[in-house]
Amino acid sequence: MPMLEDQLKLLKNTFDKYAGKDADKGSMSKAELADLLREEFPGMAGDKKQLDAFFTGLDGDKDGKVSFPEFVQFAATLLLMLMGSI
Ligand SMILES: [Ca+2]
Repeated sequence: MPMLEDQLKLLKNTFDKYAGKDADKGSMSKAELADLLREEFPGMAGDKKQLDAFFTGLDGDKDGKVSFPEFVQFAATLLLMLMGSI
């Protein structure tokens, strides 16, 4: 499988892994996002206030959950931050 396709599928699988923890499998709740941060980014796991701010930033349409498109935007932003572009 081409590497980029592989990476994109990994991104979707990661989203599905955490979004699938409650009844609403198509989006991520704040609790699911907290799980993702704790498990995938142990160094970034902050307090509740930081989580609230982070969740609000991700939830672009303000419907109280993080969809896959919103998550992809987060991943792209994170990548740019890691590359030092923003
Ligand atoms: Ca949303």
